[in-house]
Amino acid sequence: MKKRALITGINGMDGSHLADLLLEKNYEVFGVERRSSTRNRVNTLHLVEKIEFLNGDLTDQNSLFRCLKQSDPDEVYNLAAQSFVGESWNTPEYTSDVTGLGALRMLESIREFGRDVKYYQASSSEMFGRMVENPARETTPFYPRSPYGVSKLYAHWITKNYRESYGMFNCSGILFNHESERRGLEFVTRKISDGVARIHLGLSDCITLGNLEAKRDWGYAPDYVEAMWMMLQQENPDDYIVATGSCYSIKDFLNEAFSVVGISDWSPYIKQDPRFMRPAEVDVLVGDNSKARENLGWKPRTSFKDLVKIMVENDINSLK
Ligand code: NAP
Ligand code: G4F
Repeated sequence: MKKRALITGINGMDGSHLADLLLEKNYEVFGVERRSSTRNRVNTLHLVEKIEFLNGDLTDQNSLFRCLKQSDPDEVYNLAAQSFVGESWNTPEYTSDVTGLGALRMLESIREFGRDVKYYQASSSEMFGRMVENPARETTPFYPRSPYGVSKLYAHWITKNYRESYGMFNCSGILFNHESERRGLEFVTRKISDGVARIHLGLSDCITLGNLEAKRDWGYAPDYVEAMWMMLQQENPDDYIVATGSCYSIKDFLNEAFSVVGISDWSPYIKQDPRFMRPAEVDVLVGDNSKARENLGWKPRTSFKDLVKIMVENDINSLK
């Protein structure tokens, strides 16, 4: 019998890559999307005939319960969130509702549903915020620096609490930044890859950014969704850091991205604007992936250089 998976956030970057992976593994895939006036299936157009889309919203528990009844899943991947850190200062209450309480609603729905369902929660390295240990490990204390990070921390702890309270098979993947050609345009990596492609094609003459000094541990999303799946295939539920272990600054990203189009001095093309600075910045994030390597047999396969190249070349081709 085919395994059945329910994915929230199906139209997002990770949701679409995870659906690709689970279809390769012969799963029946159900994707939860929220209602919008115009459908946002840029990342999932190729999946329309292959998966079943269900209507549901993380702010509406009954809708989640109905999605469970309609899909009867073996595995639930809760990837939906208000996922943009910068936006979380503009909409802190909404972010807490979707990103924090949304996880609680899904867990309560699973409990109410009453069948054995394995649950994956999309936790985030933003929970480490002002890192008190470098690189961060699963045992490192959290110090979130944004309403988004605080909301993710609530979701992380409620996932763990339901595992301990009710014996549910709940895993949290504490994923460090991961990117792909399907990344939203507001995130810094895609903003840069799109901007570089436009400059290369003569469609634009600059990219306007915020803090160029911040450092992130950037991996490739298709590698990371594999770790999500691996967590749910273990005998016992647990939490894992998923990271590359290396970090680079925004300036490093600019160097790599402009070098793809043969530009070595990018300074004339970059403007900075305080609008893109954050009230509280996370200066550096880097993770220790030893536990995932040892227990799951997972490792990142795509280098930083290749990741940047994939993104820039994809944007050049789409804009052409
Ligand atoms: P993403 O591209 O922003 O996708 C998020 C998805 O959530 C979108 O499809 C969005 O729907 C959906 N969504 C938002 N609010 C919703 C609601 N109220 N009800 C139902 N769906 C809703 O994010 P991603 O980069 O793929 O990340 C996936 C998950 O991992 C997120 O939870 C994110 O916070 C977390 N995470 C990401 C990273 C990373 O570096 N990418 C690292 C750690 C953790 P629309 O398409 O309708 O907007
Ligand atoms: O690309 P970002 O917006 O990603 P951020 O804030 O690290 O969050 C992403 O990764 C988290 C995991 O650590 C996820 F949980 C979260 O959902 C999301 O996927 O910003 C990265 C860095 C920041 O330091 C930001 O200040 O880039 C800096 N930055 C500089 N200029 C900019 C810009 N960020 C954005 N979005 N836009 C800019 O113009």
